[in-house]
Amino acid sequence: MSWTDLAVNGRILIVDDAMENVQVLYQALRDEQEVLFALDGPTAIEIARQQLPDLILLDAVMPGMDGYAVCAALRATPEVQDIPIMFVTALSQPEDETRALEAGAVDFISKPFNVAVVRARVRTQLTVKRQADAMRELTLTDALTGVANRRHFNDTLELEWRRCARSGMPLAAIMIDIDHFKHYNDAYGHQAGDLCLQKVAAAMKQCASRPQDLLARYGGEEFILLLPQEGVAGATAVARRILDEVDALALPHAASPTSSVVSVSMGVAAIEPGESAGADLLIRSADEQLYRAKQHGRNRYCV
Ligand code: GH3
Ligand code: MG
Ligand code: MG
Ligand code: MG
Repeated sequence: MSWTDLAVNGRILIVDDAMENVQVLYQALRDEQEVLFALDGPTAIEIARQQLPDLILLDAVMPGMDGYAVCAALRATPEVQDIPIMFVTALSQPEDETRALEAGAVDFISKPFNVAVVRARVRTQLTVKRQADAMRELTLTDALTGVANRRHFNDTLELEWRRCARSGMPLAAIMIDIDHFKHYNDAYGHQAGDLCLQKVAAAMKQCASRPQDLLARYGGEEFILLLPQEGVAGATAVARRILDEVDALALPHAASPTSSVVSVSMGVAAIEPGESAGADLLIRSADEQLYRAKQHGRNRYCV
């Protein structure tokens, strides 16, 4: 048995204006894949955005919006632009295939097709997609704590800044720094320090559970929490929860001049994104408040 015989399970969206064509592909794939379908381009784009399939099998000739137009529209839509598209079509000329590949398709299958070949090509694309997803995840994640890394944070900050500017909603951030962490390392060792970072990160992550909230490791023992569409009051409530959750971990810190358990200091800031300032103002404000929290005795937040 070779690797191509292994089932690679994924979610497939079949797009074809003829129901009988959808059925043939459905029969070919249903035992290995979760299969969705759409009978026209606009519906296909809507389903793709909502269901985020791993692969789209796309007919070329359809009334209204044809496959090439669907392909172009998907490629221009951020949340779905990385979903691989495979044309499955009665068209068979080299220029049809070239046009599809140039539009961003990863493969092109002419009808009539061989079912085993379609299945194999689908598996190949799903494997490639899975590898690409894993690679992407690695580039966005902090290896020690599993939360977002600074690169991911910066990208998201710019995105949310623009989104909040468009919608007139505020954007909040909490800068978080573990208190006397150098003493912690000195007292308990670097490995225990690593473990502490993991536990504190996990506890903080629980405090901001909306899908748009993003906790990132900003540097060493410093974290930042981005709270889109949240004002000062909401962000302050989250900071209070973080203070409680970290305290509830009850990680002994006998070397700390502040508290007998591991604690954090936080700076809370919220802003309404606009023309006059950039996203760095939000970070600078949160950083200033963090500095104040440290000055005022640690194990607290300042707003
Ligand atoms: P403060 O309360 O003022 O924040 O004091 P602090 O000791 O926490 O601050 P300082 O910036 O002096 O020290 C941060 C320490 O965090 C020093 C560094 O060794 C430690 N640290 C940074 N990254 C890691 C890491 O990945 N693992 C471990 N174990 N320690 C780390
Ligand atoms: Mg058709
Ligand atoms: Mg610190
Ligand atoms: Mg620090």
